[in-house]
Amino acid sequence: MERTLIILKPDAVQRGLMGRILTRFEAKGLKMVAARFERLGEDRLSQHYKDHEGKPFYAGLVRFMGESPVLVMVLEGVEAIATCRKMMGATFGRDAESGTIRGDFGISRSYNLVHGSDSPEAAEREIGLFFDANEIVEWQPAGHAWVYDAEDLG
Ligand code: IDP
Ligand code: MG
Repeated sequence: MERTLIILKPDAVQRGLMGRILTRFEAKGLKMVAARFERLGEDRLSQHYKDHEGKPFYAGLVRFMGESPVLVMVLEGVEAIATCRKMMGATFGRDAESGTIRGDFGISRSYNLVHGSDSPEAAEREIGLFFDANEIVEWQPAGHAWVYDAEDLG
């Protein structure tokens, strides 16, 4: 099982798309193990996006991400990191394939609705940045036995 940090960004919140995006992750079989609705401050955002510091879009990105509350969550599943990235689609909405979240709901470059960790190292760092270990909730969804078979679970 892997965990990934997902953020429904300010544009998703302001456009009333949280439910529709979350429905896709739920329907896929990803399990939510932590969530918080909050407005992110500059400190946390600069840590979260530290790899992008110095890039031309950095200042605008940090401003945008702090402009409105966001839904930050941890999703769990087999290969959750790559699975969520696939569901999100390419970075820019207008390049992203139809059928992906960004491809179906967005046309902008920076306003691309959703963040997802891009590697196991990033996931570990990002989850630790937003959640304490005691905020991660261990639970068994009732339908779990019909989401994965024994082979999926190794
Ligand atoms: P990702 O979100 O697909 O991992 P990254 O390259 O990590 O994409 O960029 C982080 C975020 O910065 C993007 O999701 C997007 O909101 C914004 N961004 C990236 N490149 C650009 C750009 O060239 N112009 C405007 N915004 C950008
Ligand atoms: Mg990224």
